[in-house]
Formats: sequence, structure tokens, C-alpha cells
Amino acid sequence: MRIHLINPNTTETMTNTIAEAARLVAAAGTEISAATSKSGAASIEGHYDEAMSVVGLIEAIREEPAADAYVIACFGDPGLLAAREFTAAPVLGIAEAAMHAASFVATGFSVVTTLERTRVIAEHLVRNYGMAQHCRRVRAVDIPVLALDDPSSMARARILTECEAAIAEDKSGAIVLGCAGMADLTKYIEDRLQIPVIDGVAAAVKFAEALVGLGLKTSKRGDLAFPLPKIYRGITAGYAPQGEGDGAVQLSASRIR
Ligand code: 5HY
Repeated sequence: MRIHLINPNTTETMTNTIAEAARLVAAAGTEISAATSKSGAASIEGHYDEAMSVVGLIEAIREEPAADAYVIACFGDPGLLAAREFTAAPVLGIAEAAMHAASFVATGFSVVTTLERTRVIAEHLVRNYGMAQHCRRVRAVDIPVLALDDPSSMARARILTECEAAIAEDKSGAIVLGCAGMADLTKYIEDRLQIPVIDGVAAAVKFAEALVGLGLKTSKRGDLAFPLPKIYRGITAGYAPQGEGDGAVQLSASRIR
């Protein structure tokens, strides 16, 4: 099977971190491909960045119509339901996947994410995914996404400290890493704190393998059916659902599933 990872921000180095984390856990028969969005923010750090990332995300799916499953590799899970309408293949968001994985190994988990201002996005996801009874707190180290790889940000040390506080104060039994850019920190933290640390990229890849293995595709009955055909104008004109046959969206004369 082939799982296609999509980094919905436009920073290639993050995509490389994401793909490396995915390949570390992928099963022998799973090919991992990865794409960086061609449009939108260099990093996604708020509601506006998320909204602006969705067209690039959909474009990235359209460009790889033959993947068996897709992973949206951004902790806000931007455009998740739109992507599930757009294709019949399973689409996983790393936040949803990480939260479910954490709920399987602990009765309570904390999320450690980047900026203070994006905590609320993760808190909304906790509620939307029915995880309020499992998530004890969403914490932020207040480091910009693109500073995670900058040694001067002391990101590793600050994230480790926040994880220690989650254990001591929240009494959490597991930690969810709240940014795709943290995908390479799992072992570093687990070795030092002896606690399950879940990176959503790895969790999403394994859940995608399970869904594909079960032969499950996204339901096309109800709200996740292919988008209804209609006219789109302005900058989205090329993304108008054509509704041919199964109502699949036809973009720039390229059909998708
Ligand atoms: C992410 N932003 O995973 C999120 C993390 C965040 O560009 N990739 C991004 O802080 O919301």
C-alpha cells in the first residue's frame, strides 16, 4: 500500500522530518510518499493560516490520486473533513490519530504544542473528537513552529520541561506532541521521562495501515459524499466540483477518485 503524507504548510524541511518519522514506523509493505503544500503559510499558527492552507492540501491530494490513504501532517488537522469529501481513500489527521492512540494507553493525556495562541485550536479539537474526558490539559511551550529546529530556541529542553510539568501537575499518563515538527522528539522524551509519547505522524500512519488493511474507505453516504457539482468563481474557480458520475471533483481536467 502507499500512504501519502501532506504537510499543509510550505516548509520543505518540515516535510522531511515528517516523512522520516513515518518511514521509521511504516510496515514492510507500506510505501510512504510525502508532499509539501505549494500554497499557503510557511507555518500554520492560527485559524487564518489553517483556512488558507486547505486549497493547497486539496491540490496535493489531487496530484496523488492513486494513494491508498492520506495523512494531513499538521496538528490542527486543517481541512480534514473537506479532504474526506474530496477522496474516497481514508484521510487521517495527526491530532485525531495521536489523541486516539494516547487514549488507548493512558486514562489521561496532556498535549504539548507550540504557540500559546494555538492552544485553543487543540482544545477545540479535543472537544470535537470527543476526547475531553481523556485530555487533561493542552500546554504550549510558546515556541514558533519554525523555531523548533533552531538550537537557540532551546526547544528540546523547553518541551521536555513542559512534559515533566504535565506528569507532575496534570497527572497525565501519556503525552501527545502537538506539532508535526516535533515528530523527531518521541524517543528523546520517552527515554528521559519513561512515559508513552505519541507523535501524530506515526500514529496516523499506523491507523491508515489498519484502515486500508480492513478495506475501509471513507463513507460516501451523507456529509462525506463527493462535493456537490456547482459553479465556483474567483481564485477557487479551478476547484469547482464537476459532479460527473460519482460527483467527484474535477480539477484542471484531472479526475480524482
Ligand atoms: C503543525 N503548524 O503541525 C502545526 C503545529 C501548530 O505548521 N504544522 C504547522 O503549532 O499548530
